Amino acid sequence: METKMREISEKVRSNIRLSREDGIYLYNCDDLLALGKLAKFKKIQVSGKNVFFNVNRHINLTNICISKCKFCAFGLDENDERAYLMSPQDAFEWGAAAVNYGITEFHIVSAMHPHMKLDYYVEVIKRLHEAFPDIHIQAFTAAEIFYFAQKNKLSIRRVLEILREAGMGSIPGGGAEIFNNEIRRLLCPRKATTEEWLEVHRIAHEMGIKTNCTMLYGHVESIEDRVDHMLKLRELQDEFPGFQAFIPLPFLPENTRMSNIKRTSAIDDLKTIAVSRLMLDNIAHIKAFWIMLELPIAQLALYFGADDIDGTIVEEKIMHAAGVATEKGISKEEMIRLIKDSGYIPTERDTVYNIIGTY
Ligand code: V47
Repeated sequence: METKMREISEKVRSNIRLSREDGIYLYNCDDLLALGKLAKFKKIQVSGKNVFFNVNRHINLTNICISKCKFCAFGLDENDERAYLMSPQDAFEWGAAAVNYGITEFHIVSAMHPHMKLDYYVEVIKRLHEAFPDIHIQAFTAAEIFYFAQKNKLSIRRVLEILREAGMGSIPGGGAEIFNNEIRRLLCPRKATTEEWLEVHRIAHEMGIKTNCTMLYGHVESIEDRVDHMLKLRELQDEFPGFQAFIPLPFLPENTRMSNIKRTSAIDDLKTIAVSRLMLDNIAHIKAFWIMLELPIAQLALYFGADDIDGTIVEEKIMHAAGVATEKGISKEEMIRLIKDSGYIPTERDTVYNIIGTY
């Protein structure tokens, strides 16, 4: 083992925080197995032999979006023949249809719709919450919440208060992309900036609302950008804790305006999981989002620091628009088998990581 790797390993084993330089070194080192072993050590320290999953339904209210992010294959103009917008009744029926599968979460993500007012989103949440008060509603990315605030001339805090009153329980991690405003200007100029995204999560955490965080990688960003992204999350979490899980999202190029870029390699995906586990020492869970990583890599990620494999999702749309080859959902039994086969304890959780059962 190289001296630097040994040094970093010592730091991790003595609970000493890793530096930016350490993060960059780990990304560039080619001792993949040493990196994995270290990240797995940290994972076991934080969550033992448990690997978490939940049973949820994704509800994507609309694909009509003014944001036009270059990496997105999902958003469309309103006059596109493939465009759709669910009415609150449609959304209710879509959610209700999954209740018999034993779901514990509705995961609702929409888009930056040109016309819909906050009342519409409130109505969607209210109806689901009133009918199914025990099912947690995780809804709207910080980018959407920032947009709702602008469009409705309300403060971020007020938007969060209104959504929480309606039944929103927590916020998913999307819209973070990469925290480099120059790249954001190129890829998603109409979306919340780095500071605006972080501000939404800061306010949510202050209000006691749990959130997740993501990073979109494998497009035009550098290794330094990735490590800096993690450091910004770590800094916010130190000051205003509230992030539950970090989910690295590899860029899927198909059907996007950046389809010339090649999909990340398995090595890059595993390194990103491992480096995030080691750098984000104050975020408990690292999620291998199997829908994007595909099941074999998600399974391997459990040896590289991941302790969560997301949900048995009944139909996912955003990643499938970008050409992902995985099934749109897998059964709970399959999820359990996959985790067991990796030598871990399948642990069903609710959205805020209360344990529902182990198998
Ligand atoms: O913000 C869009 C990403 C995100 C592509 O919080 C793409 O538990 C790759 O954030 N290739 C939305 N990624 C999804 C998301 C998420 C997913 C699962 C769990 C959680 C959670 C959050 O998807 C967007 C964007 O970063 N995205 N297009 C693409 N072509």
